[in-house]
Amino acid sequence: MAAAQQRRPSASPISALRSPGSESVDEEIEFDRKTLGFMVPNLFTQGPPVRDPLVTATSEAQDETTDACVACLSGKDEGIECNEHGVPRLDRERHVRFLHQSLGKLPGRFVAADASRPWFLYWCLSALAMLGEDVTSYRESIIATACSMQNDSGGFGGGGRQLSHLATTYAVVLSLALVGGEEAYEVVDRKAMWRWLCRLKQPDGGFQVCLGGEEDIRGAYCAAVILTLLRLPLDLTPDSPAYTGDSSVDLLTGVADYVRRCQTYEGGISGQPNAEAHGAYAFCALGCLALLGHPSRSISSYLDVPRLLAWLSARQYAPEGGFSGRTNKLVDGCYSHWVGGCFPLIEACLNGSSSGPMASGGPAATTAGEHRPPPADESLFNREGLIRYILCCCQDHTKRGGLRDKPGKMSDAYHTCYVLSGLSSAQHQWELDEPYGNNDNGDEDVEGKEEREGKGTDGEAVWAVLPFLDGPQVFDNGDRVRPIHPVYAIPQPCVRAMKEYFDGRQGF
Ligand code: FPP
Ligand code: K
Ligand code: ZN
Repeated sequence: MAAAQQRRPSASPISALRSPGSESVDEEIEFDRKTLGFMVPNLFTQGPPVRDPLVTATSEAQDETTDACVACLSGKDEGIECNEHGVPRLDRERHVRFLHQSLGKLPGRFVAADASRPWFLYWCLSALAMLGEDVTSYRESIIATACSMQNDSGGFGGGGRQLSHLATTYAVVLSLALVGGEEAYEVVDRKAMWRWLCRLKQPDGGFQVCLGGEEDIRGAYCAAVILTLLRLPLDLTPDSPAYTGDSSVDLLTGVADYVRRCQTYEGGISGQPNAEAHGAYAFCALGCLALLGHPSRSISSYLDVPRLLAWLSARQYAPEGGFSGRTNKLVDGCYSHWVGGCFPLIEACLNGSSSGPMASGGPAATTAGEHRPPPADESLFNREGLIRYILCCCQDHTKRGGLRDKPGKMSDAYHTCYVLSGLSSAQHQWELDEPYGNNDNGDEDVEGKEEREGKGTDGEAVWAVLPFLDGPQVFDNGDRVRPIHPVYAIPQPCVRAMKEYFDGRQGF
């Protein structure tokens, strides 16, 4: 790093460190309690107790972010009303208006040639659903838009006459599931979709994101979501690059092993083998594995869970409370989903692992087995911190509404969706029942064998959700958002309805 290296000046409030529990701090809290009627725990108002004295562009950006967040977290912002925990309400009405307006700004049938248009639809619809809004009024326009984006050769592009891409296809399929109904489901040409997926499938197990495009873990996650939601067959067509003529090799062969190769020396997950670990890819990895088998086995068989968990935990910062996407980077509200959304999946893995491969020694468990973490009956991340970051730092309280990356940034549909999704993860607790027909006794040697509960399904894993009620609740009850499925990131009834619709299909 070429940035000027000098002794750190104690200029910013955060670098002017006070030791927790010192007299001046106690006095200040007493003052807050009397004048404001609440106190915010030191954890969210003071700088970290240990600091590296080296000043770099990175450390300066970190200090600026910490200061901006502490200003919001202290609950002393003028004009913003806080509850007895120093936390503002979720500005539901403004966020809902922001989302409806964002969708309304699009021309009548949303057919403009913007390559991220399908994403935009998904972010707005999903965020509205989490805020408790009925999105079925968008059904007609979503159907028309989706039709204009579908290619005869399978999949959906970002707009009319654009190349099909797994990310835009994922977003369109989820949008159709969100608005629901037979007419929406029937938009998808499933046979063409299956053929297209076969052409994207690579011999090493992964998927290209578009024909001739890059192969990465987004592709694996999006393909697994599309295959399972649409109940597509797994057989490979002869023109698939992965076709061998051996009928036991199919669309999901080698996917879990591809995911395993993306775990890095840091413990996190990179987009492709041998690249930098990033939170967005950790979610893709866990989501993908959770669809290949029961998470208590599929995740712990292919990933070193203790090292992943250590990396995920290091993404949560104090005093900010939010998550960063990678080592030495800043907190950002969207990682409330990409990183925060990993915890329900890890918890499902750990809670079901007493007789699973972690105990019996899966490929990644040789060292992991000796340091097996306890069952996750306590939170694996600081829920209060994340909720404080979201409600104090990520809301645009102006007329504009919407949620954002961090203080000083503009709200947008992407951050509104993923910040709310993280809020939902922090406010709920997920439990996973054993899949239907499971008779795994845990003694089986799973090395080299993929965890598959049945052809192309997630084993009908039954996710049950409850409001999370342990520990201090710093938000008002009315500010609990609706849960979304921990893997598909849309409400659970939307997942069920789409799968059920395609279940009864003979062929296409
Ligand atoms: C870095 O951005 C971001 C990445 C390397 C990955 C981004 C990928 C996703 C958000 C989603 C992928 C998932 C699917 C399902 C398509 P940055 O350098 O601007 O941010 P940073 O400083 O926080 O790392
Ligand atoms: K970012
Ligand atoms: Zn972001």
